[in-house]
Amino acid sequence: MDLFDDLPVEAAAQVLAPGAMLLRAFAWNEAAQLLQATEAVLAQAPLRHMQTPGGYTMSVSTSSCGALGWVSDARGYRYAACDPVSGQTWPAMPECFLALARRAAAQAGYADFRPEACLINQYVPGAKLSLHQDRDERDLDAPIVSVSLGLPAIFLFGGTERSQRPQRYRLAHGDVVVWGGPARLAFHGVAPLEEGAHALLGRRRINLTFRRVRREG
Ligand code: MD6
Ligand code: FE
Repeated sequence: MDLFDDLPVEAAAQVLAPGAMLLRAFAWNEAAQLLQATEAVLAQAPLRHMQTPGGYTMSVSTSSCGALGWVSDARGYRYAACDPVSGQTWPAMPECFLALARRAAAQAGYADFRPEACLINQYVPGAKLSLHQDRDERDLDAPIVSVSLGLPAIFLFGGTERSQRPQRYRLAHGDVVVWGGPARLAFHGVAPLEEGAHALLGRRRINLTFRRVRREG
């Protein structure tokens, strides 16, 4: 008997909404390599707690790699070619990041994804991300690809109206969520991280989010 005979097919790829898919354990095999590459990026562009335009300090700590990085401060949210802390361009996107993001997007039905930015978020127990839409990108045709590493988190995924109550999904190490098309402007967030210890990451969750910012063509 095959060990996996009793696992439903849906366990591997779950449709969250039209255009949105949860690919469980999709990055499992590359996870250690992704973490090593993440540490190399963070050595150049350390994690920092950004300020929201409203004057709050984010509980999540953030960095970026790729041609553009996501920044938030009193002036608003935006993408910038330079890290405001160092004044230098962001570290290049590691090849293993790009390969995984492209493979996940293709698996979810988005061919030829060319991400320009990878946002790196670190959560420690208690850290959260309030419900929001990703709308700082000019290209809304490209999907968002989100990779979870380390401690599990409850991902909130709603509709394109804030009033729609979000569904809750537990995201574990190696899980990947892709949302685009009719789900591109879906509200999403992360519930306060529960206490725990992960074999590779300890008391942390790392999330990699890949975005295309500028329109192509
Ligand atoms: C996550 N991050 O950290 C998902 N979106 O699991 C986001 O959804 C996000 O951190 C827009 C801007 C910054 C973010
Ligand atoms: Fe987001």
